[in-house]
Amino acid sequence: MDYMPVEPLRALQLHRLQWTVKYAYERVPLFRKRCEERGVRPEHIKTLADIKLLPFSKKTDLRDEYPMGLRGAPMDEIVRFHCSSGTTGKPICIPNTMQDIEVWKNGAMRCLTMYGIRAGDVLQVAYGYGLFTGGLGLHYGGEGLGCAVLPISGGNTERQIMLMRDLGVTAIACTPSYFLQGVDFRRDTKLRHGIFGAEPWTDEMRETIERETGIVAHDIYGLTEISGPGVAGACPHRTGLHIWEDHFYPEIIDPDTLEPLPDGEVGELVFTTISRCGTPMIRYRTRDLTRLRTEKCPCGRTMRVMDRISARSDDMLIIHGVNVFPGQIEAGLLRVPEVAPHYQIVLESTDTLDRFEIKVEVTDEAFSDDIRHMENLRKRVLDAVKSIIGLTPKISLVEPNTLPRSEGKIKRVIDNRKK
Ligand code: DLL
Repeated sequence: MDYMPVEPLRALQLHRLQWTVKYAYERVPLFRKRCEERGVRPEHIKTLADIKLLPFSKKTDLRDEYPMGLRGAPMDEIVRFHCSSGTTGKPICIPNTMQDIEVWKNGAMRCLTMYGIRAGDVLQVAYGYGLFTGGLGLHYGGEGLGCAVLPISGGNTERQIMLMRDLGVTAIACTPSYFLQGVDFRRDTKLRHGIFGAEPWTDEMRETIERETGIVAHDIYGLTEISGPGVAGACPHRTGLHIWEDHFYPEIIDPDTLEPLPDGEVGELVFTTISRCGTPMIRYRTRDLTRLRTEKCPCGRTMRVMDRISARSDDMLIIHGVNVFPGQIEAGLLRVPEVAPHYQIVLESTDTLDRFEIKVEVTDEAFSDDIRHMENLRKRVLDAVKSIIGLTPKISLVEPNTLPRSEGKIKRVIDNRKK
């Protein structure tokens, strides 16, 4: 499917969109009610552009309709639930049918194939197993390709490394922050591939990982609401991430006006699932910020490419009146070679201007008792960050291995400001 010519691909998408809209209209009361309010009926969807007639859906819908108000398929077709906790309140719950699991597995397999992973590879799945989709998503994808899968889940880093060596692991799937726990995963191992996602990470982070460990760092994207890891992935040309748009139809919208944006413009990523039944999601607002590219990818895949997700709209910080994304800070920090890829952004209210501090670890080689050396390094780090965000944070250089590590998605921002 990856190389399907564009014309039949668009015809397939339209066919599947029409099917999905009818399916959801007949089965999901909230969707039907919103369509009725707008005077839209399934037969009004005559072209792909007509998708703009349909109502959006959001995470709060899943929360308000908890546990299963957006379910499409009858209960005897549901084979698995996945949930995502979010930061506040009730989790969201996504019922999946067997077909949904197949669609998801297909996306994960296509990503792994694109990364050059094959039968014969040994895949260590260090994403969490359970309600989170990371573990089972890569597990099914790896097994589907005939890889030998090691379902180790997160945690117990010593055991991870022992088994990696002893079983000849060639590929690991985990969050980039877990991979960077500070332990040398690569030493005496056959590891060649990292399959990284589930949290925003920058090109600078990818370069740091590849330089420090000698593996190839692949980007995999996905979200519980739409299926799991394997909605999109980066090909070796690194033009961005190919979206498996025969199953997940993408749009970019202006998050303020909600109007669709043309290809090439940055906005909020919106997905419509066009072959899922358990929870058909229509025009789901992901909060992820990116753009769809117009150039053809040299790999020959026709599936549209989006820029890597380096920010979510809800991650945006307003500091001293300026909009700042954590990824911008990461990009600045990692331009300084003596800086290790471990940092924390701390914000506190004070009587005057809010305190804005960046704590960052220095590499073993660069850490020193020589105050002049450290002060000089601190100034270079500050200049690198300041040149991107235009603000002057307090930079605190800290000793290697002192900032908190994570086994899953890392929390880099500590915002203690009074709201
Ligand atoms: O994180 C699914 C996943 C598991 C993806 C393993 C990749 C690997 P959720 O917990 O529902 O699902 O979180 C989805 O994580 O909307 C993005 O904000 C972020 N995210 C996922 N992959 C990437 C990525 C899983 N490659 C949310 N780059 C999404 C940047 C990512 N952000």
